[in-house]
Amino acid sequence: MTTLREYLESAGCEAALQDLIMLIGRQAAPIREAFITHQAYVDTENVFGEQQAAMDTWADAWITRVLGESGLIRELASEEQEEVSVFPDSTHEYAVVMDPMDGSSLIQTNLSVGTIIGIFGGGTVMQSGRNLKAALYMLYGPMTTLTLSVGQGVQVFAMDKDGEYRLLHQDMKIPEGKNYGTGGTRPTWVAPHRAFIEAIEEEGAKIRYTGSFVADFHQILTYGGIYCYPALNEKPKGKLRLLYEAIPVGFIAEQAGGRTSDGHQSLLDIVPEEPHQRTPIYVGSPGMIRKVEAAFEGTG
Ligand code: AHM
Ligand code: MG
Repeated sequence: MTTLREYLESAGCEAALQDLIMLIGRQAAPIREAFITHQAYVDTENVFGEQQAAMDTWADAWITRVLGESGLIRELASEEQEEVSVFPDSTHEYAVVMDPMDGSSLIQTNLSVGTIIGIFGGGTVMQSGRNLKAALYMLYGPMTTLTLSVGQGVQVFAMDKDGEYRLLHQDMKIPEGKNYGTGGTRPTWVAPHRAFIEAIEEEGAKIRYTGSFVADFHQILTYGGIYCYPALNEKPKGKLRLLYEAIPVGFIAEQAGGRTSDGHQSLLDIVPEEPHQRTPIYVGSPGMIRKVEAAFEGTG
């Protein structure tokens, strides 16, 4: 069975990028261990003023330290850190964006959560998704899986009992599908989002939403449909972040033959103005995104 390293070699990835992806993948084991030792919420809030699980800060500090010490990355921007970290001694120009623990409010309920990573070249994180060299997410579910794109389609690897990632699904393609999940609440949705949801519900779309973006997206990747976190009346940029969530997952979605949108354009075409900026997010099958953009046409 093809291992992650064998895949990266066969894909022709440069050695340092291979090392960086392997290093990130290896952090799933200590993270899984830490779920057991970091269960209680602490009295801290992250830079967005949201309640933060201890596991968020731990995973953030852990990955930042490991990647910082690797000498492989020049910059790192994390959902959990106000400032972009710079590593002047690095011998490589990779720049990493990450959500170290996405869906963290679900840890206490033992539903799946994940780590989202985007890797740019060129030494800076302030780039559009079109420039990504690689994107991946590790999903901590019944299995630990690593869903990866290095710009050559999407491969899913599963960790075996020895900690080795082995190819589980090759060249994933998002089916059209009927599943949907959406953040926000009906009274807070902007009108075009509401119209879109009501239209697909009429057509028999089936709701699937846990509140963990990576887990919910992985279901869409597998069965088709759409994940949405829309603009809300009081929050026109929605909730999720462009760099840490939209861009890496959006890259994977588009590499799997799906599409992404903020209602008007691909998430990968948005040029970030500041690391923590938010964006409405739609990721899913092409037919679903067509309907989203039709609903938003002529607005905003
Ligand atoms: P987090 O990165 O702090 O966990 O927040 C992001 C999460 C997503 O994983 C999820 O899709 C969304 O927030 C759920 O938000 P809501 O509870 O508003 O539906
Ligand atoms: Mg998140």
